[in-house]
Amino acid sequence: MKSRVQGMRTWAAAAATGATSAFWGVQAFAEDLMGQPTPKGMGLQPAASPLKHQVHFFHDAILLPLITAISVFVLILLLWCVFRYNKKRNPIPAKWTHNTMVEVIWTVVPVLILMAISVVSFKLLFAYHDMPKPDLTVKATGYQWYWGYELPDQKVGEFVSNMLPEDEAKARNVPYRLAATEPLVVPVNKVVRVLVTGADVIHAFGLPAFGLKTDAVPGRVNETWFKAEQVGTFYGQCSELCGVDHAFMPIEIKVVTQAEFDAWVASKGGSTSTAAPAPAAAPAADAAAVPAAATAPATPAAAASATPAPTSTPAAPAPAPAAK
Ligand SMILES: [Cu+2]
Repeated sequence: MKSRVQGMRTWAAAAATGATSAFWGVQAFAEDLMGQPTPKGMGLQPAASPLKHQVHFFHDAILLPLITAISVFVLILLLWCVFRYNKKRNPIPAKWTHNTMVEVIWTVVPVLILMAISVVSFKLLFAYHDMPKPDLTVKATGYQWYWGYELPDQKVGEFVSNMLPEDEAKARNVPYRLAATEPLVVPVNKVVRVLVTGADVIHAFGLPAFGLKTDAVPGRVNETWFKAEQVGTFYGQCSELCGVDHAFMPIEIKVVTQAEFDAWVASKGGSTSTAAPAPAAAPAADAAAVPAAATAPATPAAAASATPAPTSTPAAPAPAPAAK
């Protein structure tokens, strides 16, 4: 099933890429960057999760060919009318105004097309809804203007993920305005459930390579999921206009091996041995988590009120208008 979808996706993507690059006259054969935008890239970002593969199939194999065929068909009809029925070629126009058969056709055919699209569309919607059994739960909270991540099962208290300042991003050779000070770290090939909420206004948790886009609404917890298919760094952004620094609250997800993930959790004062919360181990884990949990609320507050976020972000927006 997957290979068939991927196979169809490949030819559809190749056809679409060829058509679009021929149309725009640009060279679009360079390999797209994984997990981030490609300069002069034309299509969707490469897929790194099952949902995104289905999104590609829907867009490349269903919607794009349909849109193209309909546009070409309408263009041909227009040209036919212009050339065949102009005043010179058709001096005595017909007097009839209605044709029942034509009207039935142009009503029924679009309905059938929309129904065909809806079948594939609903399948995709259900795939987003039918999350496999999750291996890991992450809570992502949108703040004005940064993200907070928490791994409740691993007892990793909320930590703040700000945008990496421009000089640091350049020094590290990572994309400015996409890279974060503290990425979210998840293991590869594991189903990650993301609980998304907002602390102040509506934000949205969006990451193209995983096909994610879920609103972060205050007072409500939305759920989405992904399964990263390869290790690497993947970038996304807040995708709901949330205020003046909306463009400066990137999402960075680092996909690592299970061993590296365990080490990261340990470095955060958490524990991955969720299967065996032995009575002896539990208090220790709780004790370890308490400082993290206690400092976590303080960190966002500090970031919001005092310095880290405001100092880094207002410095950043200043050049933004000039850049745009
Ligand atoms: Cu936002």
